[in-house]
Amino acid sequence: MNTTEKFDSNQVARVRDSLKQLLAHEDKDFYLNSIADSGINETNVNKLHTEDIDNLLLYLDSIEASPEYCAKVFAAIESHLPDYLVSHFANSDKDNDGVTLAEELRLGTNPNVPDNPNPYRSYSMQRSQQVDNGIDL
Ligand SMILES: [Ca+2]
Repeated sequence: MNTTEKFDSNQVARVRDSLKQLLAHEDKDFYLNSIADSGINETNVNKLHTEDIDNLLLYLDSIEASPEYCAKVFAAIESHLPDYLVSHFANSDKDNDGVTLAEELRLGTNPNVPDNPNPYRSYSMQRSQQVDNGIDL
């Protein structure tokens, strides 16, 4: 019965708003088509599961996608995803450094490279230096 994960709906709304500002509507098809090799395309983007998001994250890692590229891919598919999937990718931590994908994109750090030893040590400094990276999830 429990097929969805618990999530913070305020966070999901914030992530959606931020993603919508990242990408012009006319660019969405380009970014959606760019991940066709991951198995996600316009015919199935409305029916994705957490495994598909995990596979997409692995795919983005395999092509060494930049944080900006990852954010734009999610901006392209955001409107097709139910809330729990937005929460799933926003809270994912592929590099296991304790910093979620949403936080990494906000900080401008690479979500595929662990920020060791203490990712929070210079949080405020990093943040002030990254004010113009255009990503504010
Ligand atoms: Ca991380």
